[in-house]
Amino acid sequence: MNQTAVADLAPQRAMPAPNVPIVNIDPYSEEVLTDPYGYYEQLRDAGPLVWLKEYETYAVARHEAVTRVLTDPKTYCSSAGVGLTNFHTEKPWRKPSIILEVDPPEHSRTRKVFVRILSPRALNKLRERFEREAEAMVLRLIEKGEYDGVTELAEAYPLKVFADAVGVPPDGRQHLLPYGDMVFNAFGPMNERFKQCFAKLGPSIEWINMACQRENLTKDGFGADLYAAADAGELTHEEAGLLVRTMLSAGLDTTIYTIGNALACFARHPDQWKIVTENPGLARQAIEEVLRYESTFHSFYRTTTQPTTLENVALDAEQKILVVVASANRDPRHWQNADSFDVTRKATSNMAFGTGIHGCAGQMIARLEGEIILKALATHVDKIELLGKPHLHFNNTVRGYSSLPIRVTAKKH
Ligand code: OVM
Repeated sequence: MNQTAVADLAPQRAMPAPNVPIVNIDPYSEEVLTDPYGYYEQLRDAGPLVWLKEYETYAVARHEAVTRVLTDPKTYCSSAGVGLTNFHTEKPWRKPSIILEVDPPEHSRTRKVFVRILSPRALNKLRERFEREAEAMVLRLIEKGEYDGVTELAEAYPLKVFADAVGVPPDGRQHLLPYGDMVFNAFGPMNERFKQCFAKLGPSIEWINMACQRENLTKDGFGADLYAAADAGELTHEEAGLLVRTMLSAGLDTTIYTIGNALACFARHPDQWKIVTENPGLARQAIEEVLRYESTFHSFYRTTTQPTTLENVALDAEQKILVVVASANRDPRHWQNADSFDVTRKATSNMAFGTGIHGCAGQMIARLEGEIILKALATHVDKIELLGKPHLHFNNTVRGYSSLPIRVTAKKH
């Protein structure tokens, strides 16, 4: 073998374009994940497009550049994976998602079915049940007074109402949590956090695979709807199972951490809580501000399909770009008083659900759960206080708490 051939076999090191600012921040370190907002500011201020030295990848952290990347799926694709792993060169930890990790035209077919099943019309039928559960749960917790806001409310509510809505068995639902943790860690680097999570995963994968099968789903849930779409010829039956897997992957950790983040935000901002308690109708707008201020989903990737120019930087094909949606949501170029938590703000252009053709397909049910829980709390609870230090849960893609010791005090009627 001659010298050139050996050089060709050597692993290629990705190189930044010559005119791109280089940033030496590890966005997955505990330091950054503990309080990311100063780091996001550094990323935004370094330039509209930067190079992350640690991971040899580009990153966008301003609202405008994030929008640009997410609204051009032809150039910035999802089929190479939306994590740091490039599916063209590295093996994904599980069979790729047929809605998240694909491009049009494949994406369009699965997305269409998924969106119809989660349509406002379908969700309207769930509202009453969701409200009844929220009311009962909140009243029980007021009775209790002091509790863990994560396990007893933020986890308990979606594990009941969302998992019921999909139609999975009641026994074993705790498996959804380590599984979801893995799904979201896997969008980041294969760091210790990823490895430890993977090592603990065994029985949870089995449970999820079981729960995605038609015979284990109720006859009236989203899962049954997906299999009905397969009967109608819109999907194969295997695809229906994979889309149930998508619901179980994407639908729990996200809403769970959002409810926890809402509790933490309001415990820390009693003036904002007062505004919502005086007008529980603000719950929907308030959950939007929670999503802007403490975005549950902090970041993911796109991959260039061809050489292109972004923010005056020439990019090669096959380049990963970290899209920091949580930073876009704090960008002072887009938001007034970006760092203040203000429930009177209209936060609807936030990027917490992404945007474009891959914008969160479950965002309406996520908002519904958040709104209903906040409204039940705002109707009955006067004060939310932290009793101790909340514990953050570290994950490569989502942000939230593993425990939130709180006390709630009932309103005097
Ligand atoms: C999926 C999936 C998993 C996690 C998140 C997500 C944000 C989708 O399995 O399709 O969307």
